[in-house]
Amino acid sequence: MRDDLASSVTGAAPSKAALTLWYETPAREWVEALPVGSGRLGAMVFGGVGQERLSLNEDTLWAGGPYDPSNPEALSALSEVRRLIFEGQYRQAQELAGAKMMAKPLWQMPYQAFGDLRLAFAALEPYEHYRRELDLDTAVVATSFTSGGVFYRRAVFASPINQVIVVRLTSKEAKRISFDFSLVTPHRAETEIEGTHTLVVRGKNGAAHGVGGALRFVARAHVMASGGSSFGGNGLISVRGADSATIVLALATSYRSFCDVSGDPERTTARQIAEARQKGYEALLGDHIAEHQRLFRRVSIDLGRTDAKSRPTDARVRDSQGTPDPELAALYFQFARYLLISSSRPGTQPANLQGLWNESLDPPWGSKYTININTEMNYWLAESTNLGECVDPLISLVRDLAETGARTAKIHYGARGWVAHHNTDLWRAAAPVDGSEWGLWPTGGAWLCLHLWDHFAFSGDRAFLAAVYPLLKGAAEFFLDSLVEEPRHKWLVTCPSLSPENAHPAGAALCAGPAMDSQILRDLFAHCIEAAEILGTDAAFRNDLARARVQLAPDQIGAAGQLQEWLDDWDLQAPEMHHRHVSHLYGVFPSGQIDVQTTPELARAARASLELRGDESTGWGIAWRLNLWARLGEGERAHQMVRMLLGPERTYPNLFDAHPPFQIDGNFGGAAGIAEMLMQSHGGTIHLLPALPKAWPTGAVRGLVARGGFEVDIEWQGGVLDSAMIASRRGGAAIVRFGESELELRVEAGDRARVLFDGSTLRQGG
Ligand code: FUC
Repeated sequence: MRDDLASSVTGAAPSKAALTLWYETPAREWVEALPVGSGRLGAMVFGGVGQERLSLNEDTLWAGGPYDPSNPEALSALSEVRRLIFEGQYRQAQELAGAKMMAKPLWQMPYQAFGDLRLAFAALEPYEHYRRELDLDTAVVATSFTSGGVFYRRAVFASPINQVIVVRLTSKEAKRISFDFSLVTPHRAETEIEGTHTLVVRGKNGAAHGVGGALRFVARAHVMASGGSSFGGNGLISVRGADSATIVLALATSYRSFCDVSGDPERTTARQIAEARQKGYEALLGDHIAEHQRLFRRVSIDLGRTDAKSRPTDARVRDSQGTPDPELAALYFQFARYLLISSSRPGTQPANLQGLWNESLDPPWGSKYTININTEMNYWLAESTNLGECVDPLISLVRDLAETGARTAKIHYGARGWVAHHNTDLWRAAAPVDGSEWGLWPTGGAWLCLHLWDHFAFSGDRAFLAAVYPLLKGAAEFFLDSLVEEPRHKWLVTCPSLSPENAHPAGAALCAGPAMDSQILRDLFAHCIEAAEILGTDAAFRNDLARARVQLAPDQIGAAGQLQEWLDDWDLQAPEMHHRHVSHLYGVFPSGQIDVQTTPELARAARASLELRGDESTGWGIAWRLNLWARLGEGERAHQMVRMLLGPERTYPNLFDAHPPFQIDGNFGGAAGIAEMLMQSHGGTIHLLPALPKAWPTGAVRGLVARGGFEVDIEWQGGVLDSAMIASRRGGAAIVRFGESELELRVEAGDRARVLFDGSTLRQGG
């Protein structure tokens, strides 16, 4: 059923130019290079002519090994820290918590570069007619040029089917392919040449923060040349006078899970190379493209056209602040979908702070999973842009955290269930890290649970809900045991906690009951109750949750009309008024607790908070604001955020988001925000074009997904809805809305309904 829905949605192949990033010169820096990824294997392709570099990644190559950072001393300080907080001695509480309650070691393990595949070519300079490009529709990076009158082309892709990176070298004339290639790695490793066609690097990962390296890794590169000769020596394989050549590259580590490093990368890579050789280049490419397009082509988008796309992508980013270029926003949207497909597939690690792509051993913030916004933002686009299966690795991460976080819950809080704080890593460390003013925030795991619920809400898959219910329940149990009554109103609050990473005017970040925590817990408890009802289980537990839920601290409106970030009305005295985090607006987005229709007063207060915070921020900070403005129905403000995000300050030449430095959350959050401008489905309605800006007067989007399992196509003209097609995967009722007009629909499973707008009302079409 899904397949025929998808094919009707996609129709004809999309225009290649609209889906291509392209450049007239090789990349000089890593943020100019173009990414490919199989979900697990990544490469940044520089497109050099005489010297080509592929910067490589494998998503389990992190520092360290299995470790448990729980701190047995933590629990003994808990009640004293709480007492200090409730007495207003925040600084003392923060110090004591910093000394006693934090993880050991205090920092987690970084994600690390694998190394480079380097190719060296003689006699290709000078060259002309240079072009390198990333075709989002085929997921192939190609570099082409002419040298000595001969046309050369190189293609690179990372196959999700065969789990190898493939480099194909061709020219228009026979016998022109001559080069040396090598693998270099910054880790402890040895290189061996096997025969005349294969290069093998074997190594070990390193230690970090006192946790020893426990992983072995293998890289195996094999060249298949047609014509010419190959030979190996001195760590190089050389090819001379071939008509064409294909390098297949396999990378693997011994990682099997956060507590098991007994994998056999030697065998895995040998098998992958043998299978790839047997398949041959054309079939490798064909299978790769088919699998990529199965996901990628589910959604198409047209926000209007100009001839800006005739210019190289870096020039468009440079000019984006002054020149209208709606197709750049569309390209950015599809690039984010491409990045998620390439960095997060069933069985791989979730997309980390840099997705999959990292050239450093010591990347910014460890290139880990920062779960006080960044990891969640990575997945905001997944369900609505029809990439539900890409959430799978995040669900597995939550499953792991429910195990490691159960120890942390018990050891640090004496509580049942499981907890995770503001960061985690490959080893699923769950205890608070970095410093109490950032790390002592117990709601990271609870926030991740929203993604489990949403996966059910979008798919309607009850078997999935039954499978993840124990994870939701464990997350909620932790809070039933660890919430405390604050003395003034007797509200139930988290304590100690903080409003991610913002300090309040009492000289600390540590506090009780920040607004975000109560909002997250309102969602978690509601979802847990609803899941238990659907599954017909846990009646007593449901009652416990319902009782606790009404006692959670409510959202409050402060003296400036703003939504209060903390229990106290501190917002206007906080040292960083324009802080990048807008945690207390979680209730507006990604949650739907606060909404213009259903809670207009709180929505006005949220708006006031957003104005106070200001629009200027880091990449992801702008992307969050974009989603918030979209939810508040402000198309012009949302579009302003899109424009700011696409400018050279926040977007590198290769379209990677600039925090700065590179952080992928802005790419994903930006695409999610564009989707929210065109369609929203929280609160039980399918809202068409809720935040359409004047800059996109005419356009179409196909294949977006709404909660309830609907696929939605929308066409609009002159800023007004023209028609929509609502297809149902599972059958069900929906209320469709455009402007003030609403229409109730029932669509059978596998069927679709056309919705038309006649200028004032919505009606069902034939
Ligand atoms: C949070 C943010 C920073 C950065 C880091 C990875 O700590 O506050 O801006 O994005 O995560």
